[in-house]
Amino acid sequence: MYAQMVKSEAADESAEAQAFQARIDAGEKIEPKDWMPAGYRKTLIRQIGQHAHSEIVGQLPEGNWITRAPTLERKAILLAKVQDEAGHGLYLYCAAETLGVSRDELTEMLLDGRMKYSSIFNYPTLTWADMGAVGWLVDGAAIMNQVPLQRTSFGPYSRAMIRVCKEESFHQRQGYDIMMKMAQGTPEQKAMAQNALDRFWYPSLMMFGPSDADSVHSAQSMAWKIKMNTNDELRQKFVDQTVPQAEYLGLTVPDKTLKWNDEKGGYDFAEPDWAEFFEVIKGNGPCNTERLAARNKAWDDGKWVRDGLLAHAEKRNARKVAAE
Ligand code: BYC
Repeated sequence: MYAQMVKSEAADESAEAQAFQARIDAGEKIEPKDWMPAGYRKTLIRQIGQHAHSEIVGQLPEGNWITRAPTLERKAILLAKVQDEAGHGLYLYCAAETLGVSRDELTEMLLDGRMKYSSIFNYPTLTWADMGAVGWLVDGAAIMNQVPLQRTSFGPYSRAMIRVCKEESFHQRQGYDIMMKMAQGTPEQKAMAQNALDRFWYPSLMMFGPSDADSVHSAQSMAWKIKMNTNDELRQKFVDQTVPQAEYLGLTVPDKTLKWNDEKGGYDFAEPDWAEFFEVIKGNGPCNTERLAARNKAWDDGKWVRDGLLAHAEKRNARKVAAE
């Protein structure tokens, strides 16, 4: 069992819970000071917290390439993108804080492995073409997931998603632009682009979460409009959108079974290796140890700043009390 909450936790038949559900069904936004079922709060903290952690950990595979970007322009663009991810993490931590959990608590849960972050960031970025694949596929998958979340029922989360989505579409375009350059470049560059697509295709499909049959949270989260679509629905939309983009690049999606299905109006495609996915989210992916070590080091290195700010706040407070 890889999930942190069992379905029964959500079962709350009280009059308050029924009135709450009626508000959700009527499309009202829930705000931080409104009454909410404990399970709704817990699910949001889990999802928004994991989302925030993903943005922060997600800086690592790209940050790794800032010094090696091929031109000054590419360097400036990548730097701006990575900074955007830090901003996304901050909006999301703020949204989670309105639910009564502090950013420090969330960070500690990430660092000691109690909270997850997206599986995708446990794969290495080996070549410059990977920056293209990450922007195109990873940010592309993120947008597919996050556009519907602009309509999610919790006000602070939905408002954070509006700005995040605007920035993500810039990220996706910069990734596709790198892929275009590589795919139209020398045979070696085109091969590099194909290799990046080969390695990032299935991990990108995994970003949407396990298949609906194995998704423990989807039913309740969709009833609460914390999630607007199932994992499989979004994965299908992503494949349908991305395959023509790969064709335009002259690259081949690494799936021999991929075939347009007229009846369903979408592609039939091979599922990712779910055993690999569950290993990665258990902590056994190619880069889990490295990613968590980097975040732990950043937390330890920042201790003097946190201590200094705390001491300053305490001094100011003591002065204020003495003056009263
Ligand atoms: N990775 O019942 P399910 C970005 C876990 S950042 C790891 O379907 P749920 C970017 C799931 O947490 C993008 N774990 O869960 C940043 C649960 O375990 P727990 C991040 C995963 O929550 C920088 C268990 O599997 N986006 O794009 O209903 C640079 C069962 O799954 C994953 C978000 O976070 C995964 N991929 O649905 C570039 C979006 N999938 O928690 C780009 C917000 C599932 O019970 N989150 N698990 O222990 C969501 O929409 C949903 O949480 C998910 C999963 C669709 C991801």
